[in-house]
Amino acid sequence: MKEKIAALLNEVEQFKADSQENIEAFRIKILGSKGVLKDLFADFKNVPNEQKKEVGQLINELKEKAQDKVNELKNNLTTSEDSAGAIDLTKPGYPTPLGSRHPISLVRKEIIDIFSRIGFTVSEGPEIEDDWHNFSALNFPPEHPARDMQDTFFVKSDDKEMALRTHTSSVQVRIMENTKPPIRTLSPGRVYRNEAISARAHCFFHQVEGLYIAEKVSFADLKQTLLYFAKEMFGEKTEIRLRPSYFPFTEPSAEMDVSCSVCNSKGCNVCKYTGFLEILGCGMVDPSVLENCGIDSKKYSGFAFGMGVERIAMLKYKVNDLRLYSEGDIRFLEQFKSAF
Ligand code: 2NL
Repeated sequence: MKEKIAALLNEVEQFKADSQENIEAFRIKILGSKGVLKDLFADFKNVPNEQKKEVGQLINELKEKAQDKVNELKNNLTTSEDSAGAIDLTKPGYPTPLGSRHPISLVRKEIIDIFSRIGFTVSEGPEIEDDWHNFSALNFPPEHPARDMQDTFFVKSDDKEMALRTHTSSVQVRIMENTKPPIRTLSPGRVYRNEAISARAHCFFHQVEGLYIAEKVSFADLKQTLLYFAKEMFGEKTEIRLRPSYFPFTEPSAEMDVSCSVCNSKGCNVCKYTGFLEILGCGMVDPSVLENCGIDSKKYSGFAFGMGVERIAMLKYKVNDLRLYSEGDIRFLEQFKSAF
């Protein structure tokens, strides 16, 4: 029996294989359930007692060597296949993760789509503005607090005092200066305010302003246009409420609330138990603003409105902290998968 085991040990040591099939055949022959080792263990009971220890050790050695050999051959075979550059072209590819649109982009697009259906075009302009387009043309008196360093970022450009625009009305001033009415345009864009950053305030945000100038435009036109917008944006059942307000560039001026769709105006913590949510400011363009921009205020009148995109997105997506919009946290951004 010892010679038989020694011969098998030799066979195991010498064995070479160039394919998985050969290795597997070898494994079955030696280690399989009907293999050589099985027979050896079966014969073991016939070994004389004084030889049992020695023969037992030899059989175990054979088993370990055979197992090691199979593992070694298998490893060699897989690494040599890889290093030979064998690529399995039938394997499926790694998926490329799709990005998502930013909630500010989604809401801005939705606002633009709604107004473009009633004939509004989109106009854009510079973010660094001169005093005239950001303040003076819009009736801001010289001592107005918005002209203070505390409220507005001022920068020097070619030795000229410039401001980071505080609203996109500056774009609409440029449009009025260059276009003969009728004018029906939206100006979306980023605006800047010198404010301490918190959950409810940021040093920049996004606005969409609207401007409509033609003959005989009335406050009724303003109200019906904004009612149409509110219903498109927040649902057919939405009601609006206009409260008197003040802006330097409109007269009369108003703030608009929409009925709270969270509680159907019954009162909840989103609308602070008022049943309404403030979403924009609006008014009839002050005749002196029209004149500042070269438009005859006796012939033409118009309305204007402005809304904060962050605020509308907060209501729509229940976002409770303005800082989330600009931190770029992928866990926040991934929640806005959408059709467009
Ligand atoms: C708000 C309020 C408003 C306007 C913007 C405007 C523009 C021109 C003339 C007159 Cl060129 N008005 N825009 C009017 C009323 C309100 O914005 O709360 N925005 C976030």
